Amino acid sequence: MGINRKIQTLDEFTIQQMRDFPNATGELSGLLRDIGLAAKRVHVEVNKAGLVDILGDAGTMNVQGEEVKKLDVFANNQFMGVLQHGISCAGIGSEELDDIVVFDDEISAQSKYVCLFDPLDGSSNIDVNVSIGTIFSVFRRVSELGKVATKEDFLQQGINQVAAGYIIYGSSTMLVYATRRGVNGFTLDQSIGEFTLSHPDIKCPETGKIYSINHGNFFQCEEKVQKYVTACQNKTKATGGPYTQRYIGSMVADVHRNLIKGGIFMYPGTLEKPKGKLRLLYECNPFAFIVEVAGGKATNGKERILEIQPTEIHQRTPFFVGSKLMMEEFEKTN
Ligand code: P6P
Repeated sequence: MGINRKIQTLDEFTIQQMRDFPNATGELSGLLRDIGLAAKRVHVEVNKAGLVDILGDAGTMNVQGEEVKKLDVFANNQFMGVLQHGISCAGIGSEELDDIVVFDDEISAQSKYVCLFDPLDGSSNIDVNVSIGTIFSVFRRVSELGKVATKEDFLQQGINQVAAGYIIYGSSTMLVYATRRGVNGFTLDQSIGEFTLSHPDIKCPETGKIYSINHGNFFQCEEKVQKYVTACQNKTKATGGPYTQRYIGSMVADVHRNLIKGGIFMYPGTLEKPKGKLRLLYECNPFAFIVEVAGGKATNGKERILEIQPTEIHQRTPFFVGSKLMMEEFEKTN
């Protein structure tokens, strides 16, 4: 007899979560639904990138001074569009936008959330068909509802995030998001065009055997990092190893793998980039929130990522994230 397992879609799941909070307005469910819609549109384009002239650079440079690929632009417009025309978001910050964009229509001004995005992280991998992703972070506004959102709504400590998540466009397309209640993963079922619950209540294994770092930067890293990486390389069966080094240069793919299997991901500060490469607001904060809710840890090498007080939208930070015991072993390295 077949297994009569009710498949729960993302919309059904978020509505169920809302029902558990009688005074919930449904705005967060609506916002996640909007993000899911934009993710499906980006999925379609990412999956045909090799077939149509959407590869290659859009010929412009983003605020980071990096060449912008056409898919970056498309993804940014999709997420900004659904949120601007939705009823749950008062404004966004994005890797692709120099500054925040506040939505000044009457409905959006009443919305109680703002979002920050990396619309297509790892886009340098688009042309070689490596998994890429979207990362998002959701805050409740601190500014007065009814008026347009302000910069302070976006420059909050990561501990204030209401939700955070990512979409990974890989062998399958998955949407993973966390609220304080837990981390849940949804896989896009193309037969019905819906994200369906496939990874309920994700927990980050307390330890693991995977360490992720760009070894090309090894001699540019501080001694603590070099010592920890060397210790990882020297692990044996007797000391909890041997470890495997896995790093594909696409943060969403690397951190997703380590979240599921256990491991540590590191993008330290280097001589060339003392603040590291990754951005606090729309790369490190969301993943720090997700991994902490799942039982792991995330720091900048000295302090908890979620307690850093941001000062600017595109600021960078060294980033260490992963299994609790591996992070504690790194913290104890000196
Ligand atoms: P590197 C991709 O460009 C990205 O922002 C992250 O997705 C990834 O983890 C990192 O940069 C890779 O950087 O310097 O190792 O190539």
